[in-house]
Amino acid sequence: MRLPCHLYYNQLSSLPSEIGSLTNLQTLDISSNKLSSLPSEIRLLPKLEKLDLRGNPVPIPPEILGSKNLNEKPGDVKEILDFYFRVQDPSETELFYEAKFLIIGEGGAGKTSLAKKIEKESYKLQSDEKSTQGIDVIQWHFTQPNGKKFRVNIWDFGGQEIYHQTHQFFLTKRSLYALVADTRTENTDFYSWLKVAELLSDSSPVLIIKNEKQDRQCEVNDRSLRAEFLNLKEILPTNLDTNRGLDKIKENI
Ligand SMILES: Nc1nc2c(ncn2[C@@H]2O[C@H](COP(=O)(O)OP(=O)(O)OP(=O)(O)O)[C@@H](O)[C@H]2O)c(=O)[nH]1
Ligand SMILES: [Mg+2]
Repeated sequence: MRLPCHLYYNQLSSLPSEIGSLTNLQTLDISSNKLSSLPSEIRLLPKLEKLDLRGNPVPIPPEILGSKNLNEKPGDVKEILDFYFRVQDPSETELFYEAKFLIIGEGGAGKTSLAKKIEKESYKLQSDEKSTQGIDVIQWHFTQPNGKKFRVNIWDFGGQEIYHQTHQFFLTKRSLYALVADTRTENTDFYSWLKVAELLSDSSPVLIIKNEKQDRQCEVNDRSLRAEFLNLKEILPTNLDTNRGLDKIKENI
């Protein structure tokens, strides 16, 4: 007998540990709730083959949770649970040499362009780059001086959407942040962005990336920002069109 459990579109903020007793459970659809954590007992369900956690503030990237379109299948159960419980255990995270790098800033500042340039320097900027919907996650791999591979999960936020509260759940602790500012429009309120990042990330390190489109420079009041935000590490200028400054950004990351 198939045993599905549909709890989608509720206000659940936690799952009881007793869930571990539902040994015949095959499908658990708990999408669009308020879960930010999972009990370890969820790993004891031997028959669970479908787990839908999309639309919850759980710290699992969308690429693992599954397509944003809830009509499509969610991600692989094993991958979801492995990711979640691996990240919960700092000793294991170290072993995997992974980091989370979040790119924030106003719409059109150049966040997606930066993510793609970091992934691949030869990426050609697209004048019709689509505005990011929600969050895109891409991976950047590099080899460390000790020969071990390192993986950076780059979280590229839609500038328009970051104001939505649900997305702010994704601003996690123990991560690296880049605040991208378009020097041409000068529409970035550095203070507010840094404040949000400081509060929600528990003072994770932040880089400011001044994207000098067409080499239009602008001065950032770095003395007062640095005095106020001790987690502000560097202010780095770049022109993503010509790759000026890109190496330095990667070095700092
Ligand atoms: N000329 C020039 N254009 C750039 C540069 N950086 C980004 N752009 C262009 O500016 C537009 C917006 O860049 P995106 O990278 O999509 O900006 P975004 O911050 O991801 O925007 P949202 O996803 O809407 O938040 C795109 O058409 C890019 O090609 C640059 O350094 N020079
Ligand atoms: Mg974008």
